[in-house]
Amino acid sequence: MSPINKSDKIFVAGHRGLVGSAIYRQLQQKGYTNIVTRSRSELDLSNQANVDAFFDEIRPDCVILAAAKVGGILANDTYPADFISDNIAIQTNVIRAAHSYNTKRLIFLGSSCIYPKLAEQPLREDCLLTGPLEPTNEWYAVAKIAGIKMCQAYKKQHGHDFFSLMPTNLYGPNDNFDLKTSHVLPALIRKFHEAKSSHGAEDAPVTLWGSGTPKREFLYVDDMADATVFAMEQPSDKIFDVAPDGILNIGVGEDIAISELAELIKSVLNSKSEIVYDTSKPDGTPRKLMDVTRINKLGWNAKISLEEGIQRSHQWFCENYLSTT
Ligand code: GFB
Repeated sequence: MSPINKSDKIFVAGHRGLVGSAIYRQLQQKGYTNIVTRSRSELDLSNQANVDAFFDEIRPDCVILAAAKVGGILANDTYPADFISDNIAIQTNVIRAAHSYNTKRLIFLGSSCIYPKLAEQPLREDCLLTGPLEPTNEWYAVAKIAGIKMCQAYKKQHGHDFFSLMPTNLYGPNDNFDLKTSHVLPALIRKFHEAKSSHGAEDAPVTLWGSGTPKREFLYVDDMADATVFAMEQPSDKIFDVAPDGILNIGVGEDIAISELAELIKSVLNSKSEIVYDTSKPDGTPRKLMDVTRINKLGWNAKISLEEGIQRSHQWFCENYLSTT
């Protein structure tokens, strides 16, 4: 039986972001009636006093911590101070308040970049802290590792039902399409879209960063939201039997080279652009494929194919992003 009732108060922290908004939609679809959200202007999660006052007033039964400062390889490499300090502040405030105000379950969302750069593939949850991190995103990774460790510590010291989900690279509606700060998949959708000629001339070339050889795994964000609500509904003993350290990887179990991803996006968008590489930009970690044995064992699998996800994301980009810029 699910430990969370349909009328329980569920606080989705970060409900306007890529993952938080998908989780919010999924909770609504599944009939949860008491979803609590706050925009950044209503509640600054990096301010401890504000977070405490909010928890004192609302006293959520369950918290899904999807609020974070996120970005692609260049944003991580350019703003290390923001990535480490904003994320540590947000997650520390929320996890401590969840402890102080007796939240019965907290789910912390991390990232696949927490694992060592050269760890054995696919990445198992127990390779955490077994080697050095990828330098372009170590600041963000260290913050996320601190969040995982805080959940483990509150579980160990206080018996709290706090655990962490590690999504692989996510994409979908509400993604960031800003070419300087985005991840690769939304960046390539935008680049191929904008390179298309509208008047019969040749499509312009599209420039990719790095060598195109790194491999990444991509999960459509609605699948991530489905996995999050699925995990939220599992009894605690089932979660901790499968994941004694309270970490569950969420992914599709397959990866693809960046050069192949570019070819796929090019074909979905029916583009004729030539692809060129700017090798002055970083490649980042060579490979980041998640081992998804644990979450599969609990009974969850990803459903949306990469091709379908790219189509949906491109449609969202055309209908929402282009109309607002
Ligand atoms: O998605 P991405 O920015 O992040 O880049 P990471 C993935 C790969 O795509 C890298 C290449 O090898 C990039 O060099 N790439 C090619 C591009 N063209 C582009 C482009 O136009 N834009 C971008 N952004 N990349 C991030 C971490 O790592 O992934 C975060 O920095 C987090 O901490 C996140 O873990 C999920 O997969 O390398």
